[in-house]
Amino acid sequence: MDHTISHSLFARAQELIPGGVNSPVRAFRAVGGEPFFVQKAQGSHIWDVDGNEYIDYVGTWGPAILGHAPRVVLDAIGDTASRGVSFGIPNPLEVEMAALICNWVPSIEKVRMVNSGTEATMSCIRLARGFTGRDLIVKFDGCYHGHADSLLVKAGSGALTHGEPDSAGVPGPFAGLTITLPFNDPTAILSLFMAQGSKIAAVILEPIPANAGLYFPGPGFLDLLRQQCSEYGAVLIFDEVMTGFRVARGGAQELYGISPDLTALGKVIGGGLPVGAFGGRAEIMECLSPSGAVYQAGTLSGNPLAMAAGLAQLTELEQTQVQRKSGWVEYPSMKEVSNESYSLNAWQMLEALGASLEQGVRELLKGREDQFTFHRVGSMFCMFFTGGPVNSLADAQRSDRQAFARFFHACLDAGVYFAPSQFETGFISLAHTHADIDRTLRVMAAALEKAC
Ligand code: KE4
Repeated sequence: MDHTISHSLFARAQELIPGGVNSPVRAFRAVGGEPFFVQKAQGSHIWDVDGNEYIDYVGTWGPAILGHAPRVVLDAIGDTASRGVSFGIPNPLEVEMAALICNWVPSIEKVRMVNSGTEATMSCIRLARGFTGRDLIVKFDGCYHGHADSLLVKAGSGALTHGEPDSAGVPGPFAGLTITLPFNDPTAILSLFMAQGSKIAAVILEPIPANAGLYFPGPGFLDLLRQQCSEYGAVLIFDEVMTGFRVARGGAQELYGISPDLTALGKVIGGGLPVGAFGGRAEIMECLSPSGAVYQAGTLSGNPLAMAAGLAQLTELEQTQVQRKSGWVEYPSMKEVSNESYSLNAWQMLEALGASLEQGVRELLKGREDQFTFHRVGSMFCMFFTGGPVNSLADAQRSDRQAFARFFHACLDAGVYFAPSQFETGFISLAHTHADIDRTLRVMAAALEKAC
């Protein structure tokens, strides 16, 4: 593939922007080589400035759940922008978005909009400390919650692959207020709460960690966190910036039936525009200024464009019904072939697409289970270049990153774009087709031959 224009853009970008990127993971440092520059994105495909076309499984890191540039979102942005782009004054769309979030996520009784996932989790932490009057925060190795100081301690995502699990610039005494435990380790939870439970302001986690690759809470792990937080009066925070509205209409908390005290949201709710949100129990949220003493603010919070884009996207998700004619086998693992017409909602369709990809990948990996571990939940997936089980950051870090890098580039050169790091998660959108998936599987097969 020719990358002449991307190459010259990247050279110029590096003169002006640290590392040539506005977010580290985009720099391809984890896989080598140089990033390409996007010219256009539509549906499940992206085109770079040199005219190369890719099937996209990054989906701008989650927001593009309908695919890129969905008509409903474009129309909502254009229509709203014609009446003004930003007001800094309450607007009706903020009320509509708040109502939708509270309706879809029952644990959220009150919600506040912000402009990124980082702002959402950072605000949750401050709010939990203000509500409890305590200082200690508990997080888990490999979970990434954005780049707020309190949370950039043994983080995941880009922080993992840049050799800075504990970022420079975070004062020791400050980092010392964050305790990091191994994920899926009930003993560590129990002993910490026994020793310091009365000092813990909050426990924050990705209920389904997806920033060290993708892995899952073990049986009872989330229940134990819920029970310990309730017993000791600590605030349980689910960071659903990635999983919210994606793994289920009500997020991971719906899948696992656990009600956190606070939830952080982002990505999907902005339709691709800058957005975040945090919400939860009214008695906690009421501690926020101007009702309470915990200050939190934002010039563009609840701005009309992001609200309109997010509402259009979420409404489209809610209204999606994909009709299927009789005899259609939705995905190979489907047992019976339906003998009458039926319809699938958005999350069932995402599950069908995900299951179709998984079915094909497991075929590819047959007999090589000692070298690879494939994880999926709905439209989120990850292939670890290590045998399983993978239930924690330590397990994930056994992966062969060099082999992953070779695989990544072999796929990229063949027109399939996966996240440029072993420690990220792939995303399928409603715009992906079974033809996309069939082609992806063929490319993966060839890439595995080359890479391993
Ligand atoms: P932002 O501040 O990047 O909007 O959100 C931070 C964040 C918080 N919580 C979770 C669970 C997240 O996954 C993220 C951001 N995700 C990364 C991808 N692993 C964003 C990509 C990037 O950093 O460029």
